[in-house]
Order: sequence, then structure tokens, then C-alpha cells
Amino acid sequence: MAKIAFITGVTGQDGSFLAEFLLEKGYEVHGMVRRSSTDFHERIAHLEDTPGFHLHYGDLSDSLSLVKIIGQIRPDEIYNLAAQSHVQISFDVPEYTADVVATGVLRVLEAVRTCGLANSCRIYQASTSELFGKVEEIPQRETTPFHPYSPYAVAKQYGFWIVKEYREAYGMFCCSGILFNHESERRGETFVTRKITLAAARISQGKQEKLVLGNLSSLRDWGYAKDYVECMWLMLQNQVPEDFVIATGQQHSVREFCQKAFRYAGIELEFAGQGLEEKGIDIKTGNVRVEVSPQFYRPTDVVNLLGDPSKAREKLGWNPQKTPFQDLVRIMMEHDIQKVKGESRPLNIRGKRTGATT
Ligand code: NAP
Ligand code: F7E
Repeated sequence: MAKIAFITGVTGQDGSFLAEFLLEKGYEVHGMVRRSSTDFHERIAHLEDTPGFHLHYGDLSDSLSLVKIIGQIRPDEIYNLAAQSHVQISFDVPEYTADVVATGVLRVLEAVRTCGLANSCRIYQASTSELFGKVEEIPQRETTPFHPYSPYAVAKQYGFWIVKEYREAYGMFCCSGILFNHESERRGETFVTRKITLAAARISQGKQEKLVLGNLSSLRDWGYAKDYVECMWLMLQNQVPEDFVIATGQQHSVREFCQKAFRYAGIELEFAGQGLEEKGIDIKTGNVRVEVSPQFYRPTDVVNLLGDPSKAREKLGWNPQKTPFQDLVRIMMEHDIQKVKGESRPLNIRGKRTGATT
């Protein structure tokens, strides 16, 4: 009998890679999708006719839909990946973020209990390095105290603790992966790495004038999303439910990401100036290609994330360096150089077609 997995957030970056990964392992995969006015799910469109892949309408804010789906499919494993996952946007929609990112986790756990699956169903919760926030230790590991620093992170803190509570109170197999930033060619276009790779590709093809960013000095431990979904699965195959930090153990700045991405597109950038006056200049032409705007600064920003993946390496046998930083940038740039070749409409200087602010 094939194992049955249920993925919330299947249309997202991680959900789409995880669905592919589990289908390859022979799982029957069920994903939850929200109704939207554009019913095209770009990241999973290629999977929709795959035998063993099924979609169900539902929402993390709607307990009844969760009970209905979970009761019907009776999964062996649940991967709770759905979230309002943009940190900056969580300052704009804090109440909605709390409802989905915090209470949503509780709804999944309670749906499992309601359906009588508390003893059989294993649950993965998508926790985050944002829990470390205004960091109290470098590098951050499983024992590092949390200091969440955005409405998103505060909501994720609830998710982390309610999972731990249900594990201890009801003996459920539920655990959190504390994942550091992971990126890919499927990353949402307003996260900083993808914003940079798309802009570098467009600028090199004369389709965008410049890229406007926020804090260039922010430091992140960036990995490749495809490698990270394997770890989610490994955590549910473990003997006991435990929480793990998942990271590469290497750190780079937003500025450095820009330089590497632009170099891939044939543009050598030199940064000059400080703070809001800092600029990324094309060494060959003298053109300013990167500028800073307060629009992309956050009321509170997390600026020094570096994970220690030792526990995952030792206990799960996971390789944190499978895709090194330069390969991640290359994968994203190769994809985006091809992607923007098809675009004709010029973009505004933020590389966007709308007036949205992220
Ligand atoms: P993503 O690309 O933003 O995908 C989020 C997914 O959640 C989408 O499928 C989205 O559906 C769905 N969703 C949002 N609100 C929902 C709701 N109310 N009900 C049901 N589904 C909803 O995020 P990701 O990068 O794949 O991240 C996956 C998870 O890991 C998230 O929980 C995120 O917070 C967490 N995380 C991510 C990272 C990272 O670096 N990527 C690191 C640590 C933790 P639509 O397509 O309909 O919008
Ligand atoms: O920002 C800085 C920004 O939005 C990274 C989510 O997946 O990872 C993600 O959250 C850094 C921040 O990701 C711009 O201030 C500068 O310091 O790419 P990001 P994030 O906030 O780290 C964690 C682990 C999650 O859990 C989240 O779900 O880059 N930055 N200039 C910028 N960021 C953006 N978005 N846009 C800028 O123009």
C-alpha cells in the first residue's frame, strides 16, 4: 500500500518540490489549494495529471475544510507548509498572518485528533529561522533562545510551541523543522534573492533600468529549497519526533548575493556609499544598477542569521552543502535569464508591473 501524504501549501515553492519528491518515492500525494480568481497553479501545473496526485479545496483559516479533507484521505503524513510567508507583508496584514500562521497550525493538529488519527499520523510543521530573530547567539542551533522580531515570526513562535505541546500532551508524532532561508528558481518574486536574480537578468537584457532594495548588509544562510524538502521527509522517518535546525552553515549578505547574480549576467558591480546613499555601479559603464530605498526597510529587521546544521547532519544523515551558494545563484540565474527572454513589456525601476511595495 502506498503511503498517503497531505501537503498544505502545495502551490508554494516548498510544496511543489515536496510533492515531486514524495511522488517519486511512491506516495499518494494530496495537496490543499485555495480558490483564487486565477486557477492556474504555476508551480504544480506539470503535476496535475500525474497518477496519485490529488488536489482539494481548503484553507488554513477554515477548520471544517481541514477536518473534511483529513477525514477523507486519512493521511500517514501531513506537511503543514501553508502560510502567509512574507515577513515584510506580515507588518501590513498582522491579524491575517496570525490567523493562518499561528492558529492555522492548531487547526491542523485538532483536525488530526478530531479524525481519530492522533496515534497514526505524523505531522511536519514548517518552522523558521525567523524565530531566532534578534539573535541571541551566532550560529543559531536547536538550543538557541528565540527572539521573534516580526508579526510573522511571533505567529510562527505559536506554531512551534503548539506542536511541541501536542507532542507532549497527547504523544503525537509532530515536529518542527527550523528551516533557514531556502531559495530556488520557484521562489516568490518579492523575496530578495528572486527579486535580485530577475532584475539582474532583465537589466542585462536592457529590460529594466535599475534594482531598488532595502538593507544590503542583512546576512542570511541561504540554501537550495529542493535539498531542504528532503529533510522535511527525513524528519518524519526518524524514530522519534524531534525538532531540527536546517541550514547550510554559511552566511552571505544581500550585497554579496547581488554581486554574484549580476556577475553571472555579465555585469561587474562595485558598491559605493553608505546606508540610503549606497549604490551598486556597473564598473564597465559607470551606470547605477542598484539603489537603496527606505520603502524596503522593515520596522524591525532580522540581520544576522547563520544556522548550525550539525544535528541534522548527524541524526538524519542530511548533507547541508549539497548545493553550495554559488550553485544556488547559478541555478536561479540560468532559469531567470531564460525566463525574461520572453518578456517584452518594460518594467518600472522596481522590476515590477504593479505598484505593490515589496
Ligand atoms: P510560499 O512559496 O509563500 O508558499 C506558501 C503556500 O501557502 C502557498 O501554497 C499558498 O497558497 C499557501 N497559503 C497561504 N495562505 C494560505 C491559507 N490561508 N490557506 C491555505 N494555504 C495558504 O512559501 P514557501 O517558501 O514554500 O515556504 C513554505 C513554508 O515554510 C511556509 O510555512 C513558510 O513560512 C515556511 N518557511 C519558509 C522558508 C523559506 O526560506 N522558503 C524558511 C523557513 C520557513 P497560494 O499559492 O494560494 O498563495
Ligand atoms: O528578506 C532584506 C530583508 O524577504 C531577506 C521567508 O521565506 O525566509 C524568508 O524571510 C533579507 C531581509 O526573506 C530587500 O530586509 C533587502 O533582511 O528574502 P526576504 P526573509 O525575510 O528572510 C524566512 C526564513 C522565512 O521563514 C520567510 O517565510 O533581505 N532585503 N532588500 C530585502 N528583502 C526583500 N524581500 N526585498 C528587498 O527589496
